[in-house]
Amino acid sequence: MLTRIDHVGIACHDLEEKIAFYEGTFGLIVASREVNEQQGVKEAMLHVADGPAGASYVQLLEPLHPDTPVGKFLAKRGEGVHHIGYGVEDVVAALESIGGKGVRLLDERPRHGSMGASIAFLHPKDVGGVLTELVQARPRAH
Ligand code: CMX
Ligand code: CO
Repeated sequence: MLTRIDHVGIACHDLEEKIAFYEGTFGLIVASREVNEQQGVKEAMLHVADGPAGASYVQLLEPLHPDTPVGKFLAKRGEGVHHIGYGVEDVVAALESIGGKGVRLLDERPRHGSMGASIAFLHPKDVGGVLTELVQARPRAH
């Protein structure tokens, strides 16, 4: 069901500062920057590598307000790894299968994610403390 690690989501206070760190330290390149009001974040995807099932990224997340998932996480735990995003071929089918196993779905239906992807989150309490995101990438143009 899972085709790759699509991205690792990292919560931070200052997006521009963290982008500069990842560029300067690891030589990563920003693939996209977006404001996602629905998720309450300002974010950047930094390209790590290309694999047979698609690309992988580091996703840097700065909250738009304190009362958002990432804002609450920062207040409780400070900066650090916030979630893991796994690639799937078909996010609707994956949700149906995973929900059927009793894992709570934070999204019953996929939402809009970075770079045109369809995404959905699974409750961290049902995944051993790991907030887990399923990512169906936008089909590549031919
Ligand atoms: N990883 C692991 N556990 C987490 C967590 C995270 N990122 N965020 C919250 N939790 C835990 C908390 O520690 C808390 O546990 P305790 O009760 O043991 O203290 C519990 O989950 C409840 O946390 P909360 O602070 O009360 O927060 P909420 O229940 O209001 O929200 C969650 C938690 C996971 C439902 C919410 O963050 C959510 O819906 N997340 C999905 C959306 C999201 O994160 N969007 C931003 C990223 C967008 C993108 O990737 O594009
Ligand atoms: Co993400």
